[in-house]
Amino acid sequence: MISSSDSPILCRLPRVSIIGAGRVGSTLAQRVAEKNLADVVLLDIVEGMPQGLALDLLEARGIELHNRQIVGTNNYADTSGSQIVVITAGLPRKPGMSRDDLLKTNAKIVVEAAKQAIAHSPNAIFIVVTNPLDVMTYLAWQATGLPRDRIMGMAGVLDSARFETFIALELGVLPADVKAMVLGSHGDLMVPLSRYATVNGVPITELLDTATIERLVERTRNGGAEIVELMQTGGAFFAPASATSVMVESILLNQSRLLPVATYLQGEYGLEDIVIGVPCRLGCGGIEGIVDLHLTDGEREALQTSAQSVRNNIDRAQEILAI
Ligand code: TXD
Repeated sequence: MISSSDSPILCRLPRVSIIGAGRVGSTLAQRVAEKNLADVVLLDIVEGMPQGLALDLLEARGIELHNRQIVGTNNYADTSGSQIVVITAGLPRKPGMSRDDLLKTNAKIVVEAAKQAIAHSPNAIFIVVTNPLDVMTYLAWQATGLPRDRIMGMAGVLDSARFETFIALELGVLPADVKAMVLGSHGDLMVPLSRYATVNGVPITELLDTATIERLVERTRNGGAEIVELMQTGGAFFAPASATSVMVESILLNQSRLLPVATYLQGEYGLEDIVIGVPCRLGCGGIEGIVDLHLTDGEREALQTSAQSVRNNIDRAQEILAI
């Protein structure tokens, strides 16, 4: 028999709340719990579904050897006091759809989710995952009124991982040895920085010819659609969940990793009042610094084109929300 103390010590473990318990959300819950990073609250609009997923994940704890709490709920009160809130709620793409086609439906869902979540976790750091990513992050930033260091979007880590994967496959090297950065919006206008990509420090421009690099860049730009076309029933979720968990980890463990993150720019890269992916240092305070890289004229122009398309969609979303 284990006796309990009269004055229990209050152990407050970090809590990560995930709004939207679909494929990305539930896989992220699994990654966060199995990496032992935090207790997890999974919230969805569908009744019973997050509760069932949470129970399923709890039943794996003994096998996976972790002891994190996982709660499924339809009630924002259960997300109270979260250190991190991740928003994955919304619809995914169907074959033939662009990320921007999701604008109308997801704008309303994300704004509502962000408002509800901030009301219960005023000190949380927010990570938006829902597409179209840069626009949804901007809307969530507006809806919460958070300072820009505490709200960001996940896309660049995923796009970079895709680019790294294609480089590793082409060269037949270990994926972990390949490092690359993809900036810009999460869409066809993303900006993969080929000249910064290396295999253990060796620039890929020394290892691959220009035409091959261009082919890998194109495949990266089309990385999400390639999976949607193959699956026909929704989009990628394993790599997106891994990419988000890396951001959660860098924040909770104060790792200060330099990652491409969608953030609100105030003059960096010559861009104002826009959310777009650039290299950020992620630590316990959220975005602890933005690196303003020196870009070539071509890269800067590509980033500006990317930002312009986000701007157009922010304007469209704001018209929709005003209706
Ligand atoms: O790089 C990236 N940022 C992305 C983004 C990579 C992959 C997926 N990306 C986007 O994330 C995708 O285009 C979607 O917009 C979201 C979620 O994708 P997922 O594949 O997880 O979609 P699902 O499986 O359909 O899950 C969405 C869940 C589903 O369970 C709904 O019931 C729920 O969202 N949902 C809501 N939850 C709470 N509140 C509201 N209002 C709500 N509406 C839907």
